[in-house]
Amino acid sequence: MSILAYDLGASSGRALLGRLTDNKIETQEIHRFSNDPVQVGSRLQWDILRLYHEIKQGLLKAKHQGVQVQSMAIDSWAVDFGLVAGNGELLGNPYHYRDLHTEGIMENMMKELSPSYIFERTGIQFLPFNTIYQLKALKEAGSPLLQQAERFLMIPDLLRYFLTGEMLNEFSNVTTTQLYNPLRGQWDQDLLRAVGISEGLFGQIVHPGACAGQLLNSVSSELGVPSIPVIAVAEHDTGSAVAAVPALQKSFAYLSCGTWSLMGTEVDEPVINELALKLNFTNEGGVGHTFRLLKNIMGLWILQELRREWERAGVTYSFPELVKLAEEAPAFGSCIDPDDPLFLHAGDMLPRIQQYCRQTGQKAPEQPGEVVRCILESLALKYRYVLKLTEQVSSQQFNGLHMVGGGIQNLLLCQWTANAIGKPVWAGPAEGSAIGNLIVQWMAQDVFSSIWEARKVIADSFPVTVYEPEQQEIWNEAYGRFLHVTGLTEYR
Ligand code: LFR
Repeated sequence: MSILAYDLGASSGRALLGRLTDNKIETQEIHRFSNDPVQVGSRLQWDILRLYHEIKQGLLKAKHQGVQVQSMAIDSWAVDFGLVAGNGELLGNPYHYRDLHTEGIMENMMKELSPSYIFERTGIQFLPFNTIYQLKALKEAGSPLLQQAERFLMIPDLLRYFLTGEMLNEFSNVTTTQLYNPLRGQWDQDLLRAVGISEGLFGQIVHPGACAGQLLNSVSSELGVPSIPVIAVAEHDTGSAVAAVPALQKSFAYLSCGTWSLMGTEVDEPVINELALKLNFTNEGGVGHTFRLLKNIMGLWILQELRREWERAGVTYSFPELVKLAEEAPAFGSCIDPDDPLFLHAGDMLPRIQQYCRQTGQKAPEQPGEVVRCILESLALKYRYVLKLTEQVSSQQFNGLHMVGGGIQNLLLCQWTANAIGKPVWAGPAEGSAIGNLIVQWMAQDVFSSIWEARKVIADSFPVTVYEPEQQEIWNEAYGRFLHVTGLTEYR
Protein backbone atom coordinates (compact mmCIF):
# COMPACT_ATOMS: atom_id res chain seq x y z
CA MET A 1 0.00 0.00 0.00
CA SER A 2 1.28 3.47 -0.88
CA ILE A 3 0.39 6.94 0.21
CA LEU A 4 0.63 10.06 -1.88
CA ALA A 5 2.21 13.39 -0.91
CA TYR A 6 1.88 16.54 -2.98
CA ASP A 7 4.37 19.28 -2.26
CA LEU A 8 3.72 22.56 -4.05
CA GLY A 9 6.56 25.05 -4.22
CA ALA A 10 6.62 28.58 -5.59
CA SER A 11 8.00 27.41 -8.94
CA SER A 12 7.26 23.69 -9.11
CA GLY A 13 5.15 20.96 -7.59
CA ARG A 14 5.68 17.25 -7.18
CA ALA A 15 3.79 14.14 -6.18
CA LEU A 16 5.66 11.44 -4.30
CA LEU A 17 4.43 7.98 -3.54
CA GLY A 18 5.62 6.68 -0.20
CA ARG A 19 5.89 3.09 0.96
CA LEU A 20 7.18 1.62 4.20
CA THR A 21 9.12 -1.60 3.90
CA ASP A 22 10.95 -3.11 6.89
CA ASN A 23 10.69 0.22 8.66
CA LYS A 24 12.40 2.04 5.79
CA ILE A 25 10.72 4.70 3.70
CA GLU A 26 10.83 4.32 -0.06
CA THR A 27 9.70 7.16 -2.24
CA GLN A 28 8.91 7.39 -5.91
CA GLU A 29 8.25 10.65 -7.69
CA ILE A 30 5.31 10.01 -10.00
CA HIS A 31 4.53 13.51 -11.13
CA ARG A 32 6.40 16.81 -11.36
CA PHE A 33 5.07 20.02 -12.85
CA SER A 34 5.94 23.67 -13.03
CA ASN A 35 3.99 26.26 -11.06
CA ASP A 36 3.84 29.39 -13.14
CA PRO A 37 2.32 32.44 -11.48
CA VAL A 38 0.54 34.63 -14.00
CA GLN A 39 0.72 38.41 -14.23
CA VAL A 40 -2.70 39.74 -15.29
CA GLY A 41 -2.81 43.52 -15.54
CA SER A 42 -1.24 44.83 -12.39
CA ARG A 43 -1.79 41.65 -10.35
CA LEU A 44 0.41 38.58 -9.91
CA GLN A 45 -1.81 35.54 -9.36
CA TRP A 46 -1.51 31.82 -8.77
CA ASP A 47 -2.95 29.58 -11.46
CA ILE A 48 -4.90 27.58 -8.90
CA LEU A 49 -7.00 25.57 -11.35
CA ARG A 50 -3.84 24.43 -13.14
CA LEU A 51 -2.50 23.26 -9.78
CA TYR A 52 -5.73 21.39 -9.11
CA HIS A 53 -5.45 19.82 -12.58
CA GLU A 54 -1.90 18.65 -11.78
CA ILE A 55 -3.13 17.12 -8.53
CA LYS A 56 -5.64 15.09 -10.49
CA GLN A 57 -2.88 14.12 -12.94
CA GLY A 58 -0.88 12.69 -10.03
CA LEU A 59 -3.83 10.52 -8.98
CA LEU A 60 -4.24 9.34 -12.57
CA LYS A 61 -0.55 8.50 -12.90
CA ALA A 62 -0.71 6.42 -9.72
CA LYS A 63 -3.73 4.60 -11.12
CA HIS A 64 -2.00 3.96 -14.46
CA GLN A 65 0.97 2.45 -12.64
CA GLY A 66 -1.40 0.10 -10.86
CA VAL A 67 -0.62 1.65 -7.46
CA GLN A 68 -3.26 1.42 -4.76
CA VAL A 69 -3.21 4.70 -2.89
CA GLN A 70 -4.32 4.58 0.72
CA SER A 71 -4.44 8.31 1.49
CA MET A 72 -3.19 11.64 0.17
CA ALA A 73 -2.22 15.08 1.45
CA ILE A 74 -1.06 18.41 0.08
CA ASP A 75 1.42 20.96 1.43
CA SER A 76 2.40 24.28 -0.10
CA TRP A 77 3.89 27.67 0.63
CA ALA A 78 2.08 29.66 3.31
CA VAL A 79 0.16 32.95 3.74
CA ASP A 80 -1.78 32.93 0.43
CA PHE A 81 -5.47 32.15 0.20
CA GLY A 82 -8.60 32.00 -1.89
CA LEU A 83 -11.99 33.47 -1.03
CA VAL A 84 -15.11 31.39 -1.50
CA ALA A 85 -18.61 32.75 -2.15
CA GLY A 86 -21.81 31.61 -0.45
CA ASN A 87 -22.59 29.29 -3.37
CA GLY A 88 -19.27 27.48 -2.80
CA GLU A 89 -17.48 28.94 -5.82
CA LEU A 90 -13.97 30.35 -5.71
CA LEU A 91 -13.91 34.12 -6.13
CA GLY A 92 -11.02 35.01 -8.47
CA ASN A 93 -7.53 33.58 -8.37
CA PRO A 94 -5.46 33.76 -5.19
CA TYR A 95 -2.92 36.59 -5.29
CA HIS A 96 0.76 35.77 -5.13
CA TYR A 97 2.40 36.93 -1.91
CA ARG A 98 4.95 38.80 -4.02
CA ASP A 99 2.23 40.92 -5.62
CA LEU A 100 2.68 44.62 -5.01
CA HIS A 101 -0.77 45.26 -3.50
CA THR A 102 0.56 44.91 0.05
CA GLU A 103 3.19 47.62 -0.39
CA GLY A 104 3.14 50.03 2.55
CA ILE A 105 0.24 48.21 4.27
CA MET A 106 2.25 46.69 7.12
CA GLU A 107 3.93 50.02 7.84
CA ASN A 108 0.56 51.81 7.88
CA MET A 109 -1.02 49.23 10.13
CA MET A 110 1.81 49.64 12.60
CA LYS A 111 0.82 53.27 12.99
CA GLU A 112 -2.49 52.05 14.42
CA LEU A 113 -1.30 48.93 16.25
CA SER A 114 2.16 48.64 17.74
CA PRO A 115 4.38 45.74 16.68
CA SER A 116 4.35 44.44 20.24
CA TYR A 117 0.51 44.43 20.25
CA ILE A 118 0.48 42.23 17.15
CA PHE A 119 3.42 40.05 18.23
CA GLU A 120 2.05 39.38 21.72
CA ARG A 121 -1.11 38.05 20.13
CA THR A 122 0.43 35.98 17.35
CA GLY A 123 4.16 35.36 17.89
CA ILE A 124 4.54 35.80 14.13
CA GLN A 125 7.36 37.68 12.38
CA PHE A 126 6.65 40.85 10.44
CA LEU A 127 6.72 40.08 6.74
CA PRO A 128 4.95 42.56 4.47
CA PHE A 129 3.08 39.78 2.67
CA ASN A 130 1.58 38.07 5.73
CA THR A 131 -2.10 37.24 5.25
CA ILE A 132 -3.14 39.94 7.72
CA TYR A 133 -1.65 42.64 5.43
CA GLN A 134 -3.03 41.00 2.29
CA LEU A 135 -6.54 41.09 3.78
CA LYS A 136 -6.04 44.66 4.95
CA ALA A 137 -4.92 45.62 1.43
CA LEU A 138 -8.08 44.06 -0.06
CA LYS A 139 -10.20 45.79 2.54
CA GLU A 140 -8.64 49.19 1.87
CA ALA A 141 -9.00 48.73 -1.88
CA GLY A 142 -12.72 47.96 -1.37
CA SER A 143 -12.20 44.58 -3.07
CA PRO A 144 -15.53 43.25 -4.37
CA LEU A 145 -14.16 39.74 -3.84
CA LEU A 146 -13.71 40.36 -0.16
CA GLN A 147 -17.19 41.86 0.06
CA GLN A 148 -18.71 38.75 -1.43
CA ALA A 149 -16.53 36.26 0.39
CA GLU A 150 -18.08 33.88 2.89
CA ARG A 151 -15.07 31.66 3.48
CA PHE A 152 -11.32 32.02 3.63
CA LEU A 153 -9.23 29.01 2.57
CA MET A 154 -5.44 28.87 2.32
CA ILE A 155 -3.89 27.24 -0.77
CA PRO A 156 -3.86 23.60 0.48
CA ASP A 157 -7.23 24.16 2.23
CA LEU A 158 -8.66 25.27 -1.10
CA LEU A 159 -7.27 22.34 -3.10
CA ARG A 160 -8.47 19.99 -0.36
CA TYR A 161 -11.90 21.63 -0.59
CA PHE A 162 -12.01 21.02 -4.37
CA LEU A 163 -11.20 17.36 -3.68
CA THR A 164 -13.45 16.72 -0.67
CA GLY A 165 -16.08 19.47 -0.53
CA GLU A 166 -15.03 20.22 3.10
CA MET A 167 -13.94 23.71 4.09
CA LEU A 168 -11.42 23.41 6.91
CA ASN A 169 -8.42 25.55 7.90
CA GLU A 170 -5.23 23.66 8.68
CA PHE A 171 -3.33 24.73 11.78
CA SER A 172 0.31 25.10 10.58
CA ASN A 173 -0.78 27.37 7.74
CA VAL A 174 -3.30 29.22 9.90
CA THR A 175 -0.52 30.37 12.23
CA THR A 176 1.30 32.07 9.33
CA THR A 177 -1.63 34.43 8.74
CA GLN A 178 -0.56 36.54 11.76
CA LEU A 179 -4.23 36.50 12.75
CA TYR A 180 -4.11 33.43 14.99
CA ASN A 181 -3.50 33.56 18.70
CA PRO A 182 -1.48 30.47 19.74
CA LEU A 183 -1.89 31.23 23.45
CA ARG A 184 -5.68 31.20 23.20
CA GLY A 185 -5.74 28.55 20.45
CA GLN A 186 -8.08 30.57 18.22
CA TRP A 187 -8.27 33.34 15.65
CA ASP A 188 -7.47 36.62 17.37
CA GLN A 189 -10.65 38.68 17.65
CA ASP A 190 -8.82 41.97 18.27
CA LEU A 191 -6.74 41.64 15.13
CA LEU A 192 -9.70 40.55 13.01
CA ARG A 193 -11.55 43.64 14.21
CA ALA A 194 -8.55 45.84 13.44
CA VAL A 195 -8.43 44.53 9.87
CA GLY A 196 -12.20 44.76 9.58
CA ILE A 197 -12.69 41.09 8.69
CA SER A 198 -15.57 39.02 9.97
CA GLU A 199 -14.76 35.95 12.03
CA GLY A 200 -17.35 34.08 10.01
CA LEU A 201 -14.87 33.84 7.12
CA PHE A 202 -12.76 31.39 9.08
CA GLY A 203 -13.64 27.76 9.61
CA GLN A 204 -12.84 24.94 11.94
CA ILE A 205 -9.11 24.47 12.48
CA VAL A 206 -7.72 20.98 11.92
CA HIS A 207 -4.33 19.88 13.23
CA PRO A 208 -1.70 17.92 11.29
CA GLY A 209 -2.56 14.25 11.47
CA ALA A 210 -6.35 14.67 11.26
CA CYS A 211 -8.46 13.17 8.51
CA ALA A 212 -9.90 16.13 6.65
CA GLY A 213 -12.34 14.40 4.31
CA GLN A 214 -12.67 11.85 1.53
CA LEU A 215 -12.41 12.35 -2.22
CA LEU A 216 -15.80 13.46 -3.48
CA ASN A 217 -17.67 10.84 -5.49
CA SER A 218 -17.63 13.23 -8.44
CA VAL A 219 -13.82 13.38 -8.30
CA SER A 220 -13.27 9.67 -7.82
CA SER A 221 -15.64 8.78 -10.65
CA GLU A 222 -14.11 11.40 -12.97
CA LEU A 223 -10.66 9.90 -12.37
CA GLY A 224 -11.76 6.31 -11.93
CA VAL A 225 -10.03 6.00 -8.55
CA PRO A 226 -11.37 4.94 -5.13
CA SER A 227 -12.58 7.63 -2.73
CA ILE A 228 -9.54 7.78 -0.45
CA PRO A 229 -9.11 9.88 2.72
CA VAL A 230 -7.45 13.27 2.38
CA ILE A 231 -5.29 13.95 5.42
CA ALA A 232 -4.41 17.30 6.95
CA VAL A 233 -0.62 17.22 7.38
CA ALA A 234 1.56 20.19 8.23
CA GLU A 235 0.19 21.84 5.12
CA HIS A 236 2.67 24.67 5.40
CA ASP A 237 5.62 23.25 3.44
CA THR A 238 8.12 24.53 6.00
CA GLY A 239 6.18 22.67 8.71
CA SER A 240 6.45 19.48 6.69
CA ALA A 241 10.13 20.11 5.95
CA VAL A 242 10.96 20.55 9.63
CA ALA A 243 8.96 17.42 10.50
CA ALA A 244 11.35 15.57 8.16
CA VAL A 245 14.60 16.78 9.76
CA PRO A 246 16.41 13.56 10.69
CA ALA A 247 17.39 14.81 14.16
CA LEU A 248 17.44 12.18 16.87
CA GLN A 249 16.90 14.45 19.83
CA LYS A 250 15.42 17.79 20.81
CA SER A 251 17.36 21.02 20.44
CA PHE A 252 18.52 21.02 16.84
CA ALA A 253 18.98 23.80 14.33
CA TYR A 254 17.66 23.47 10.81
CA LEU A 255 17.78 25.27 7.52
CA SER A 256 15.01 24.43 5.08
CA CYS A 257 16.58 25.48 1.83
CA GLY A 258 14.57 26.23 -1.30
CA THR A 259 13.15 29.39 -2.83
CA TRP A 260 13.21 30.60 0.78
CA SER A 261 15.73 29.68 3.43
CA LEU A 262 14.04 29.12 6.77
CA MET A 263 16.41 28.84 9.68
CA GLY A 264 15.57 28.11 13.28
CA THR A 265 14.80 25.48 15.87
CA GLU A 266 11.77 23.53 17.07
CA VAL A 267 10.23 24.51 20.41
CA ASP A 268 7.36 23.18 22.53
CA GLU A 269 5.86 26.59 23.27
CA PRO A 270 5.95 29.78 21.21
CA VAL A 271 8.72 32.13 22.31
CA ILE A 272 6.94 35.45 22.57
CA ASN A 273 9.18 37.99 24.27
CA GLU A 274 10.94 41.26 23.59
CA LEU A 275 14.03 39.67 22.12
CA ALA A 276 12.05 37.52 19.66
CA LEU A 277 10.15 40.64 18.59
CA LYS A 278 13.31 42.71 18.27
CA LEU A 279 15.05 40.06 16.18
CA ASN A 280 11.84 39.48 14.17
CA PHE A 281 11.62 35.74 14.86
CA THR A 282 8.44 33.83 14.18
CA ASN A 283 6.63 30.98 15.93
CA GLU A 284 4.85 28.94 13.28
CA GLY A 285 2.70 26.02 14.33
CA GLY A 286 3.95 22.52 13.57
CA VAL A 287 3.36 18.83 14.01
CA GLY A 288 2.43 17.52 17.47
CA HIS A 289 1.72 21.02 18.84
CA THR A 290 5.35 22.10 18.34
CA PHE A 291 6.37 25.51 17.04
CA ARG A 292 9.03 26.57 14.59
CA LEU A 293 11.03 29.39 16.07
CA LEU A 294 12.65 30.66 12.92
CA LYS A 295 13.51 33.50 10.59
CA ASN A 296 12.86 33.79 6.87
CA ILE A 297 15.97 34.41 4.79
CA MET A 298 15.46 35.35 1.14
CA GLY A 299 17.05 32.08 -0.01
CA LEU A 300 17.66 30.92 -3.56
CA TRP A 301 14.89 33.19 -4.87
CA ILE A 302 17.41 35.82 -5.97
CA LEU A 303 19.37 33.27 -7.98
CA GLN A 304 16.23 31.62 -9.42
CA GLU A 305 14.91 34.99 -10.48
CA LEU A 306 18.24 35.99 -12.02
CA ARG A 307 18.31 32.75 -13.98
CA ARG A 308 14.78 33.43 -15.30
CA GLU A 309 15.88 36.92 -16.35
CA TRP A 310 18.89 35.57 -18.23
CA GLU A 311 16.59 33.02 -19.85
CA ARG A 312 14.21 35.75 -20.99
CA ALA A 313 17.22 37.54 -22.47
CA GLY A 314 17.97 34.37 -24.41
CA VAL A 315 20.81 32.90 -22.27
CA THR A 316 19.94 29.67 -20.51
CA TYR A 317 22.08 28.37 -17.68
CA SER A 318 21.36 25.24 -15.68
CA PHE A 319 21.81 25.51 -11.91
CA PRO A 320 24.92 23.28 -11.99
CA GLU A 321 26.39 25.58 -14.69
CA LEU A 322 25.74 28.63 -12.53
CA VAL A 323 27.33 26.96 -9.51
CA LYS A 324 30.38 26.05 -11.60
CA LEU A 325 30.72 29.66 -12.81
CA ALA A 326 30.51 30.83 -9.19
CA GLU A 327 33.21 28.38 -8.13
CA GLU A 328 35.53 29.71 -10.81
CA ALA A 329 34.93 33.40 -9.98
CA PRO A 330 37.17 35.27 -7.50
CA ALA A 331 36.21 34.81 -3.84
CA PHE A 332 34.53 37.55 -1.76
CA GLY A 333 34.40 40.19 -4.50
CA SER A 334 31.30 41.82 -3.01
CA CYS A 335 28.37 40.89 -0.78
CA ILE A 336 24.73 41.79 -0.23
CA ASP A 337 22.18 41.40 2.53
CA PRO A 338 19.86 38.92 0.76
CA ASP A 339 17.01 40.16 2.99
CA ASP A 340 17.19 43.74 1.82
CA PRO A 341 13.63 44.65 0.67
CA LEU A 342 15.20 45.50 -2.70
CA PHE A 343 15.25 41.77 -3.50
CA LEU A 344 11.71 40.78 -2.45
CA HIS A 345 9.81 41.43 -5.65
CA ALA A 346 10.32 39.90 -9.07
CA GLY A 347 12.37 41.51 -11.82
CA ASP A 348 15.62 43.42 -12.38
CA MET A 349 17.71 41.32 -9.99
CA LEU A 350 21.04 42.06 -11.67
CA PRO A 351 20.69 45.87 -11.63
CA ARG A 352 19.39 45.71 -8.07
CA ILE A 353 22.37 43.66 -6.87
CA GLN A 354 24.69 46.07 -8.64
CA GLN A 355 22.86 49.03 -7.13
CA TYR A 356 23.18 47.51 -3.64
CA CYS A 357 26.91 46.95 -4.14
CA ARG A 358 27.57 50.47 -5.44
CA GLN A 359 25.53 52.06 -2.66
CA THR A 360 27.57 50.17 -0.08
CA GLY A 361 30.87 51.27 -1.64
CA GLN A 362 31.68 47.93 -3.23
CA LYS A 363 32.60 46.95 -6.75
CA ALA A 364 29.46 45.84 -8.57
CA PRO A 365 29.70 42.28 -9.94
CA GLU A 366 29.41 42.11 -13.74
CA GLN A 367 30.11 38.60 -14.97
CA PRO A 368 27.52 35.86 -14.28
CA GLY A 369 30.04 33.90 -12.17
CA GLU A 370 30.80 36.97 -10.04
CA VAL A 371 27.11 37.68 -9.47
CA VAL A 372 26.25 34.11 -8.55
CA ARG A 373 29.26 33.93 -6.23
CA CYS A 374 28.16 37.15 -4.55
CA ILE A 375 24.67 35.69 -3.94
CA LEU A 376 25.82 32.30 -2.63
CA GLU A 377 28.57 33.69 -0.37
CA SER A 378 26.15 36.29 0.99
CA LEU A 379 23.58 33.59 1.76
CA ALA A 380 26.13 31.49 3.63
CA LEU A 381 27.24 34.53 5.64
CA LYS A 382 23.63 35.45 6.42
CA TYR A 383 23.07 31.88 7.64
CA ARG A 384 25.91 32.39 10.13
CA TYR A 385 24.31 35.58 11.38
CA VAL A 386 20.84 34.03 11.77
CA LEU A 387 22.18 30.86 13.40
CA LYS A 388 23.78 33.04 16.06
CA LEU A 389 20.48 34.86 16.59
CA THR A 390 18.66 31.53 16.84
CA GLU A 391 21.04 30.48 19.60
CA GLN A 392 20.39 33.72 21.44
CA VAL A 393 16.62 33.74 21.12
CA SER A 394 16.27 30.06 22.07
CA SER A 395 19.03 30.10 24.74
CA GLN A 396 20.66 27.06 23.17
CA GLN A 397 23.97 26.18 21.52
CA PHE A 398 23.98 24.08 18.38
CA ASN A 399 26.86 21.85 17.38
CA GLY A 400 25.88 21.72 13.73
CA LEU A 401 23.13 22.51 11.27
CA HIS A 402 20.62 20.21 9.54
CA MET A 403 19.93 21.30 5.97
CA VAL A 404 16.90 19.90 4.14
CA GLY A 405 15.15 20.81 0.89
CA GLY A 406 16.03 21.10 -2.79
CA GLY A 407 18.71 23.71 -2.08
CA ILE A 408 21.03 21.01 -0.70
CA GLN A 409 21.60 19.85 -4.27
CA ASN A 410 23.79 22.93 -4.43
CA LEU A 411 26.86 21.28 -2.88
CA LEU A 412 28.86 24.50 -2.98
CA LEU A 413 26.25 26.28 -0.88
CA CYS A 414 26.29 23.42 1.67
CA GLN A 415 30.10 23.57 1.93
CA TRP A 416 30.15 27.36 2.15
CA THR A 417 27.47 27.22 4.83
CA ALA A 418 29.65 24.87 6.90
CA ASN A 419 32.63 27.20 6.30
CA ALA A 420 30.62 30.26 7.29
CA ILE A 421 29.09 28.83 10.47
CA GLY A 422 32.29 27.02 11.48
CA LYS A 423 30.30 23.90 12.33
CA PRO A 424 29.31 20.78 10.41
CA VAL A 425 26.34 20.79 8.08
CA TRP A 426 24.28 17.59 7.83
CA ALA A 427 22.49 17.73 4.50
CA GLY A 428 19.44 15.58 3.73
CA PRO A 429 16.82 14.71 2.76
CA ALA A 430 16.34 16.92 -0.30
CA GLU A 431 12.62 16.19 -0.57
CA GLY A 432 12.09 17.32 3.02
CA SER A 433 8.57 18.71 2.66
CA ALA A 434 7.19 15.72 0.75
CA ILE A 435 8.74 13.30 3.26
CA GLY A 436 7.35 15.30 6.20
CA ASN A 437 3.98 15.14 4.46
CA LEU A 438 4.26 11.34 4.16
CA ILE A 439 5.23 10.74 7.78
CA VAL A 440 2.31 12.77 9.12
CA GLN A 441 -0.05 10.74 6.97
CA TRP A 442 1.45 7.62 8.55
CA MET A 443 1.07 9.21 11.98
CA ALA A 444 -2.63 9.70 11.16
CA GLN A 445 -2.78 5.96 10.52
CA ASP A 446 -0.94 5.22 13.81
CA VAL A 447 2.01 3.74 11.94
CA PHE A 448 4.26 6.04 14.00
CA SER A 449 3.34 7.00 17.52
CA SER A 450 5.42 10.20 17.59
CA ILE A 451 7.36 12.56 15.39
CA TRP A 452 10.58 11.27 17.02
CA GLU A 453 9.87 7.70 15.99
CA ALA A 454 9.21 8.94 12.47
CA ARG A 455 12.43 11.02 12.43
CA LYS A 456 14.45 7.96 13.39
CA VAL A 457 12.97 6.10 10.41
CA ILE A 458 13.79 9.06 8.14
CA ALA A 459 17.38 9.04 9.46
CA ASP A 460 17.60 5.30 8.66
CA SER A 461 16.03 5.69 5.22
CA PHE A 462 17.79 8.61 3.56
CA PRO A 463 21.50 9.40 3.27
CA VAL A 464 22.85 12.48 5.02
CA THR A 465 25.97 14.18 3.62
CA VAL A 466 28.29 15.74 6.18
CA TYR A 467 30.16 18.94 5.30
CA GLU A 468 32.96 19.83 7.70
CA PRO A 469 33.97 23.51 7.94
CA GLU A 470 37.04 24.55 5.95
CA GLN A 471 39.05 27.77 5.45
CA GLN A 472 37.93 29.18 8.80
CA GLU A 473 40.19 32.21 8.85
CA ILE A 474 39.15 33.45 5.43
CA TRP A 475 35.45 33.02 6.23
CA ASN A 476 35.79 34.75 9.60
CA GLU A 477 37.34 37.75 7.88
CA ALA A 478 34.64 37.72 5.22
CA TYR A 479 31.99 37.67 7.93
CA GLY A 480 33.47 40.79 9.50
CA ARG A 481 33.29 42.55 6.13
CA PHE A 482 29.73 41.26 5.59
CA LEU A 483 28.58 42.76 8.90
CA HIS A 484 30.27 46.04 8.03
CA VAL A 485 28.79 46.27 4.51
CA THR A 486 25.26 45.21 5.47
CA GLY A 487 25.16 47.22 8.68
CA LEU A 488 23.88 44.14 10.52
CA THR A 489 24.92 44.08 14.14
CA GLU A 490 25.22 41.01 16.24
CA TYR A 491 22.97 41.22 19.26
CA ARG A 492 24.76 40.75 22.58
C1 LFR B 1 8.50 28.48 1.99
C2 LFR B 1 7.40 29.35 2.57
C3 LFR B 1 7.84 30.11 3.79
C4 LFR B 1 6.88 31.25 3.77
C5 LFR B 1 6.92 31.59 2.31
C6 LFR B 1 5.74 32.35 1.79
O1 LFR B 1 8.07 27.84 0.84
O2 LFR B 1 6.29 28.57 2.88
O3 LFR B 1 7.83 29.37 4.98
O4 LFR B 1 7.24 32.32 4.60
O5 LFR B 1 7.03 30.34 1.64
O6 LFR B 1 4.57 31.63 1.95
